[in-house]
Amino acid sequence: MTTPIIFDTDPGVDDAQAIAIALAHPDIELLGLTTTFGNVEVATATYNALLLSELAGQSIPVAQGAAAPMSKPKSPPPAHIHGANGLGNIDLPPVKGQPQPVSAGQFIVDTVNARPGEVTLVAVAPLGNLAAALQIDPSIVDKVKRVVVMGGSIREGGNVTPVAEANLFNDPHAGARVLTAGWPLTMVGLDATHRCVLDPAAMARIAEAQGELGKVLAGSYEFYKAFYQQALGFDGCCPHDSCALAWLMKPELFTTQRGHLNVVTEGHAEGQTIFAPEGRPFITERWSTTPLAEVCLDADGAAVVDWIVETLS
Ligand SMILES: [Ca+2]
Repeated sequence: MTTPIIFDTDPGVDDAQAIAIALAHPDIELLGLTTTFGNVEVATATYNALLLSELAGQSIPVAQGAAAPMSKPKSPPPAHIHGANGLGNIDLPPVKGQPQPVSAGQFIVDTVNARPGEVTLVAVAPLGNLAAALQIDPSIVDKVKRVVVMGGSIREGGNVTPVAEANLFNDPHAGARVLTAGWPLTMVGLDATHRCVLDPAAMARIAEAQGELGKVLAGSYEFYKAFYQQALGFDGCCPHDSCALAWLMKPELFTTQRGHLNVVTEGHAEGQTIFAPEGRPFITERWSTTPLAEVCLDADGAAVVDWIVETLS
């Protein structure tokens, strides 16, 4: 049985790896790519989304969305991590395709309403597009099959602040709406993604098997890896965004717990995700009033990376 998804993305080196998986996996039906600011400006994200699917020889609808956060000022894109072009500053060809004539939020609403109960939203970027879709049509809460978010961190600490993961930090107000909307939701955050390291041998196998797309994956990986080497001192990178798809297709590789999520929207801890496990009493109930969600607290990193390499080679 195939799994129809919309992939919400800000490509981005690790986004590109995940898009390759969504394009390649025989059991994933990629209904569309929706783009947002984040790792890059939104126009660059849209170009990269079109390019990656064209390099794979596929024509996938791309709908452009959020150019900035809902409320806070936008930070400049992290060009030192993903490159100014989002793909490690390697030379890229022009694209043939055009984005859809509707916004990302409208595309999500239309697609979910066309196939109620079937579509999974996989979001691996700041969450403005999903927040916009909720604003346009709140009834999609009951019509999506599931929402899988790569973002947040419970016990692992943050990656852009001591407590915040980048996607939630970049738009905490949108994140708060999406993580507490009450739809079936799984959060795949740094607690899981930091267990996974895509090493150079794994990338070599992927590059060899992926043709023209493989050249872009391998070239952008070299740039991204240099950042990991400098910042964290290991030879490889965390394939954050691919982990959301790994959870969707291979949930048995992850340890999850149900509970209530809250997102801090202001102040020093902005973008922090707070998790109150189901049934656990705290001094007041204030952290346990949001709808239940599922949160990944650990992953079998080696098995996840094996799955990524198998899917792409
Ligand atoms: Ca991303």
